[in-house]
Amino acid sequence: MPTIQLIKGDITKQAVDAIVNAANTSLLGGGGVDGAIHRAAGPELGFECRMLHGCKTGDAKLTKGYRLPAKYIIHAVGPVWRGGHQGEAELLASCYRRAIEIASENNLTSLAFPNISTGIYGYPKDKAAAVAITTIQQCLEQPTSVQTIFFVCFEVDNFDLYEQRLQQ
Ligand code: AR6
Repeated sequence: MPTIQLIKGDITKQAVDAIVNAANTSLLGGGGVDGAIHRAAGPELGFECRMLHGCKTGDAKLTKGYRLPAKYIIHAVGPVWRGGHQGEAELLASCYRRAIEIASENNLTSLAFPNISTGIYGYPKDKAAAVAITTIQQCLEQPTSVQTIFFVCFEVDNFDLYEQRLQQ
């Protein structure tokens, strides 16, 4: 049975098969966790990302992890929160599903997610936690190579929200 684990910390430090990035449609880097991942992985990551020609919102693309302890990075593009009636929940769920699909296609077993869209993109943290946990639980009911999911929360409020929901 695949397991879900909760971590309070920095996703760039996680030694897993792949960490997921909360990227933007350009895939050329930015602030938040995206900036931290690009800094930690080194400039080679930027070179590979430039070859990918961007990524649609709700989708994801794989690169190598370069100087990270993680072997790969799955760059997922979450939605900007615009009040909740612009398909945000479906787009956010799609990021988590696509990341699991890409991990399975590459036979990866351990995957770490940040709290996609809950920083600069403004998605309410409680709503995002509900989408993330429900979607991941649904994905893990299907056949997949992924055996361990880590939710890596950088902020204590996100950590507390996940802890409450995962205990239910
Ligand atoms: N490890 C884990 N989580 C982190 C880290 C870290 N090192 N640093 C920040 N977070 P954000 P978004 C958390 O803003 O809302 C970028 O400019 C952070 O506390 O990084 O999806 C991209 O290029 C928050 O909970 O991503 C896009 O333009 C979560 O990561 C845009 O931001 C996501 O916050 C994407 O916005």
